[in-house]
Amino acid sequence: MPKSKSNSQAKSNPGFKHDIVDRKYEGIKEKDYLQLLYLMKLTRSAENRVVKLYRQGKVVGGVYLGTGMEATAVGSAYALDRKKDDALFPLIRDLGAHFAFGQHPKVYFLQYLNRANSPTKGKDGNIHLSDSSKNIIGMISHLSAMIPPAVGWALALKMRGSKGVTMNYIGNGGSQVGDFHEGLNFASVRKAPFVLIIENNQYAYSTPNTLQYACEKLSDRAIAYGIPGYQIDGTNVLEVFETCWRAVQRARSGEGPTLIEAVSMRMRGHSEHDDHKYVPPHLLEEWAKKDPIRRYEAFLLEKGLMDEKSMTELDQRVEKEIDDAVQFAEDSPLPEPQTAAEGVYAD
Ligand SMILES: Cc1ncc(C[n+]2csc(CCOP(=O)(O)OP(=O)(O)O)c2C)c(N)n1
Repeated sequence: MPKSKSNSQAKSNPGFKHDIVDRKYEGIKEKDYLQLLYLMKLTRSAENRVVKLYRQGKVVGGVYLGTGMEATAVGSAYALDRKKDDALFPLIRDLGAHFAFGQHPKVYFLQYLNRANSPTKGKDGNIHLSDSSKNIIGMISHLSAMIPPAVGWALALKMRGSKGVTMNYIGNGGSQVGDFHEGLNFASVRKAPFVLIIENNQYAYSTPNTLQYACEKLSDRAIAYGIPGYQIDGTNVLEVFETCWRAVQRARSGEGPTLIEAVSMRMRGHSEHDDHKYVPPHLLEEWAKKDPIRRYEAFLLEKGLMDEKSMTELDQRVEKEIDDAVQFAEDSPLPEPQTAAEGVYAD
């Protein structure tokens, strides 16, 4: 039987209306153009594969995806530099940020398959994925509770004389919780090197934005903190990268935090157990036209940086990397039962 193809192998469409302006994007070098596509494809392909493993009964617990949001996750974290002491505090939809910050796909599969050699040693599934050896700090489930510690990390960097920057993410729903205000206010007062990305994907589980907040733009809240705030197209990886790159440079030079609201759509259910029926189909159809990967592919084809052949080769490379990563994880051991209580609490 032929191997089934993942979405990342969908035939690229040069006629796809991409609406990405071909101009000089600050911070972007020639090599970055292709790397951004590779990272978005790697993300989607990895997530599609986890769905298959879930349906095969190999994944315990929920599967959370960032389909439609890859440009936000990849473009933002790609603006960071771990060699400069930067740190990443991602959420469940930010697999692309893990990859853009240098995490290997095999770690993602080790985590979802609860293997003993995953960073959480098989004690936590899904994307509560932490890897402090890489300055990736796993999420706290209570939404927005992660913002104050992420700001604390940023402040610690500053107090130690480091030039490192901390990037953290929050959803449109999570932005309505009190810690959002406390964290961002503290970061602003102390000029912490902190960048907060609001991933506005229209829904918080089944609750639409009309029932979440009454202001026009969430980025306008930055005015109240005396910091810059930008609302950007979260499906345009170049716009996301450039805005985040500027925010990171600003933070690195001691000028303090930035709030960035990246607007996109969560194209799947909250988790794979959620059939998404509360989203009107026309909305999904409209957002499908802004698919971040297809848009960017069409842009690169038009710009002449890729052709159909190199696109196919890239898809094959991504699929091979995902195949190898899954194989590695499936060949890895499950934790021994007697280790269940080890490492659960700090020593
Ligand atoms: C303080 C808090 N309240 C409720 C929940 C349960 N919960 C988990 S995810 C979620 C929806 C989050 O929506 P949003 O912040 O917009 O992020 P998205 O899932 O859309 O990326 C809710 C309500 C939680 N984790 N924390």
